[in-house]
Amino acid sequence: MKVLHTSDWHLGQSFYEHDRSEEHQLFLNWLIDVLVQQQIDVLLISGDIFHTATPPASAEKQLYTFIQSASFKCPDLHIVLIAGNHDSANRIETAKPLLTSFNTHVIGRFDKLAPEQVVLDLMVGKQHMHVVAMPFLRSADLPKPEDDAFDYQIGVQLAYQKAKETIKEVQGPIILMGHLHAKGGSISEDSERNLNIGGFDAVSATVFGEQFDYVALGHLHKAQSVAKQTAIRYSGTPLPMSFSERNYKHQVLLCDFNEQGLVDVKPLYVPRFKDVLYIPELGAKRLAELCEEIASHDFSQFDNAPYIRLKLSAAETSSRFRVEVDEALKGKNVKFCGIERVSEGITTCENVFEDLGKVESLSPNTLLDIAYREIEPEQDTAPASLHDKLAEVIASMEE
Ligand SMILES: [Mn+2]
Repeated sequence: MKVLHTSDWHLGQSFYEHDRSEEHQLFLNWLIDVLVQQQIDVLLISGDIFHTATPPASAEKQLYTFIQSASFKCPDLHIVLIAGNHDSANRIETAKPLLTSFNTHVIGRFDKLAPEQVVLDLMVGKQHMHVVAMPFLRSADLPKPEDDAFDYQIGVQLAYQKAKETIKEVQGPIILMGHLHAKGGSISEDSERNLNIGGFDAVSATVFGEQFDYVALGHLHKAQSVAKQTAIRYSGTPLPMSFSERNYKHQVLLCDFNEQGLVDVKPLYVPRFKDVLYIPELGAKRLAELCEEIASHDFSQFDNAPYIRLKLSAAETSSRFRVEVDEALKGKNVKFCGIERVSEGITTCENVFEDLGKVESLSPNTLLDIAYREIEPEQDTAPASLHDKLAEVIASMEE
């Protein structure tokens, strides 16, 4: 049984104000080819289908057209789609009654009083496959334990447990879906339990329990396995979401199952439909050299106008830089994404995260300074009060 795992399409998103619908369409066309060529049985989309809770009508049309043509070309394909934190749980479910006739299962919300609603028993040929299609969980959606020891992680664990308990007879592999932030590495339950990242709680991989063959996650934008487990994966987003991802290979995951469970997982790399370029690629330039480099660049090699972002030396004092840059860009086949002022020799968020080895070598205080410079480019270091707060947080975590 072949399963394709993807997530975080963010249909309707624009990139530095440039409409991305064309790129999204090229991705969806590519995906349909993959579904056909690889003879995929089940497509899992792990949330953040849309970029906002009220996506443009064109983005909704894009999704429904995709579902229609995917099921036309692959008549036996099942599609399972869960809501992420960017999606509206209600809105995404509006087409649910209609989509069931296309073998497409949409789950917008987890109802703690009806946990069986997120559990699907799919027939792949003569084989069963159980899918626990758990959407993004808001605190109010979570079941509460008998005692008072409640937090987000315990609620999420209970939700998966209750959903799995509704599978009366296990007749094939069990796949869990989720849209959440799962922490990797070895887990120290007590100190990490209440860690809050990106606005809601990060949870440990223990929330999934022990009974599963694969966990198809969405929310983190880079593909990765969780807690060093091959069977718990983020597929990541199919399109670059920032300039820091320009050299990163976006992917979908191809998972192979037999009756016993997972046999193999491998990435299929998504082509880059639109290039993402920094000018200059390394460091920064003064205005005159920067304009020269733009002028000498041959953008006609690209089928699609690339996104470009310029790096101007912070030492440049000319106030005419915007006018001159506009002049240099005139007639060029590019999507302009702004100018970054770069202090040479100083580490920025953009260049530090290029290399995770480099991040690990820096102290939390240095990272705070780097992050602060993103907000206050005039300041080299964050104020002492922030450093004191950080020390407090680290101390309490160590406790
Ligand atoms: Mn998300």
